[in-house]
Amino acid sequence: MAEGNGAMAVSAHLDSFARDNLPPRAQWPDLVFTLPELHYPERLNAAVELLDRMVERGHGPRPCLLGGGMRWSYAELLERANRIANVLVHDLGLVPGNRVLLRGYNGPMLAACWFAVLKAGGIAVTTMPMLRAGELHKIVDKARVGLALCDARLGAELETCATAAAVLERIIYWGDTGDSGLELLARRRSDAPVALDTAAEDVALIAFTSGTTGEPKGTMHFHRDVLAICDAFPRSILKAAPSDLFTGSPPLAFTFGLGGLLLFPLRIGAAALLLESAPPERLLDAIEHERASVLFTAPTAYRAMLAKLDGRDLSALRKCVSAGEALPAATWEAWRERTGIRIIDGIGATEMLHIFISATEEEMRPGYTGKVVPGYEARIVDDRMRTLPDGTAGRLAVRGPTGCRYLADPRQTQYVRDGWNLTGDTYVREPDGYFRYQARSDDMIISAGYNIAGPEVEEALLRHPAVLECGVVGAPDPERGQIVKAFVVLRQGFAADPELARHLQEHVKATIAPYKYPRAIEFVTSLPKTQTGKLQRYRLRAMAQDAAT
Ligand code: 3UK
Repeated sequence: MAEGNGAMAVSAHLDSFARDNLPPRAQWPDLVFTLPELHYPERLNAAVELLDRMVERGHGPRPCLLGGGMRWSYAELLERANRIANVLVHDLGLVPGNRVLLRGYNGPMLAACWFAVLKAGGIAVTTMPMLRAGELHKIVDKARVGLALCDARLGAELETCATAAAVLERIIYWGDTGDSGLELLARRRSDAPVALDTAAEDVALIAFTSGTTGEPKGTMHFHRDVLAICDAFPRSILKAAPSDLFTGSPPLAFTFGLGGLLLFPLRIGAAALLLESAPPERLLDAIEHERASVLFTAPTAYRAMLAKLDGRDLSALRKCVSAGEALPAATWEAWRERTGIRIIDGIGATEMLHIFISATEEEMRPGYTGKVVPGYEARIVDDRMRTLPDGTAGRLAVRGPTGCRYLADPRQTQYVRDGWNLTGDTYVREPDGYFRYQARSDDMIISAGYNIAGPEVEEALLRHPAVLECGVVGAPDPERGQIVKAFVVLRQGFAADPELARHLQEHVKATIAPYKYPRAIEFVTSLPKTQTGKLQRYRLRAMAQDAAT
């Protein structure tokens, strides 16, 4: 057992790798459990709470997961999860604490595998479908993964990874008709309940994040954390109902998607439509034809859908959540005008597992992320962790029932200081408790001594009818140190010429303080994005750098 992790003594994990690689307790964030609903027993298996308990309470016959041509009730999902858990234990020799890599498109089978791993006391390491062998290799190495469950259609990159990564010994495929396919193994095994008696602080999942740059970091989350996120944002802000059908775009490998599309609906007995891929048209189809009522997606997707709303019937849609990037007021307003729905913005992070600042529809204020979610605390601090006065931009520090614990990573002490999680974002807190996003702390542009937040300029540009998407960064400049440079994707029907560029500059000057206007504008056909849909400003900075030299 690792030094300083004394409370882990009751762990159900026989493989102590995750526990041994937690940061020392002194480097953990403070965990605060202020709300009674965020108190959990010491023994807790999140999958059992989300599945077995729901069936016990009578949800068995109710619709649970839809997608990939399947429609599973709660009872059916539980049965699948138990069978796969039995396969993991009896056919594949899973030892509690072993990491299991999951690779698949969003769909009921991926979800069943996720629950099976947790039920058996394994640790789920879900990976994005788009990852290639090299990226998978890093994850497999870091998390020491010996076993993978994989959608047969996504096997190639994982096979390549396994050839190079000796630790990955076994890959089992679903959607594979052969006699070693997961479905066949599962049918042969019993559906006897599997419910390993895990400790609330046993690691349940390792979610990898590379942010928008850099080496991947594994964030470790406990069984308790899985329930805590269900009982925080969804309960006090989202307030969905058991009759809701959730859908959206983020992969289940991204904790935004894991929570929004799987954990949150199941916690309340609702259903989820899991889409293998979710371009804007597919999301609109899901709302129009499958009557999805709660939508989780990113700001870019709201903008892309706005351009395709004509003739669409969105009457089923009740609630919209946006996260991953700042939601510009212009997008929020346009969405409300067209659909009548006030988007719920919310900032979350892989390190925090899910959303910790947000607001209900009624309380949402465009251009602001919201207020601290009940159960969490947030403050704005300077470089020495001193609280800054309201109205002053500084570093966002948060704490709550969940928090950052990197898997064996020296960056732990950058993210967590004095018990607070530093998300890397610059924010302003207003006296009435609303938080306004400024920029990633390392994305602030400093031009001729002025601090300029790229997203604010982006927001101004987005208010111009010609602009579909844009990214604003600092470009090197001999006189000003940096100048504001905008990369702009135009809407159909607008010509990328110097006249329009001048037009856009004037538009920004007329919208926000003139010194913030983009002195350089480059028209592009697309912007570099991460697999979670975030703008990669560091790549724009490199493009700006190249163009300047
Ligand atoms: C940025 C936002 C402004 C911010 C995530 C909801 O995005 C998620 O996790 P990541 O680890 O990135 C975290 C960073 O993304 N961000 C996220 N949401 C917002 N900035 N407004 C927002 N609403 O820089 C943050 O530090 O990829 C989001 C739930 C779970 C998540 N993992």
